[in-house]
Amino acid sequence: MIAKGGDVKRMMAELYGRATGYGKGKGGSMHVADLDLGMLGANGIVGAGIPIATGAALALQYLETGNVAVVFFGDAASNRGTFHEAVNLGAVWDLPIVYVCENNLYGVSTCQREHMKIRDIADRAAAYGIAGDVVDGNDVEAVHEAGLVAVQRARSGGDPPCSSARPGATRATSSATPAPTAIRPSTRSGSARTPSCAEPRPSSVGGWPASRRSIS
Ligand SMILES: Cc1ncc(C[n+]2csc(CCOP(=O)(O)OP(=O)(O)O)c2C)c(N)n1
Ligand SMILES: [Mg+2]
Repeated sequence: MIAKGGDVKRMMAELYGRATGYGKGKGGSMHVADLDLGMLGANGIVGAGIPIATGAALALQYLETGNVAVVFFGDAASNRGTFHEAVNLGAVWDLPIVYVCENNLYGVSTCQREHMKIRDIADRAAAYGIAGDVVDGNDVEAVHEAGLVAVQRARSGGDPPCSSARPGATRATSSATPAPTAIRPSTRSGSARTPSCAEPRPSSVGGWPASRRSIS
């Protein structure tokens, strides 16, 4: 939102419940939005923004604006039906949208390896016949380049909805929850030798492939 030119003073005012905030202090951190900037806002319901953005992309396509919708969500959100239904529609309707998963390897305090059997969320794109790219989320230039490619692809209308995902960030969702970090061995099973969240999930069913297609 800051990158789009959002007013940080209005954002802070919203966080503190002030009338000068983006939502007159009634929305709080979860619902900072600025329609003039094209920001539809965040959502307190995990995965709920994905179909909303898909609807926005349908409007953009209908109005022939040439604009592209971009929606950000977490790894755990990609387990929700809202993700699968929305991405499927985005794909079959060739909508101008980029689905971006910010994979921090956690859903609150649950390791990704415990809530799904694949490693790269972008692998889910194949189920809907769209491109799925992985980029290093800690490499700002790589993210920028991948974003440009994905937006261009979405705008061209050819193979539009691109699911871009990346394991990399190491913070769990909630600082209030006793979550292990990705660099510390998980203690959830009570064993100090339990692999950390950052380690690939061993699987006999083809999950966690050793390598996959990269944007670069
Ligand atoms: C439908 C729904 N279920 C549960 C929650 C509680 N909740 C808040 S954040 C979160 C985990 C989200 O994980 P992820 O999608 O990976 O996003 P992250 O916070 O890691 O960026 C959950 C389960 C919620 N807000 N909405
Ligand atoms: Mg997450």
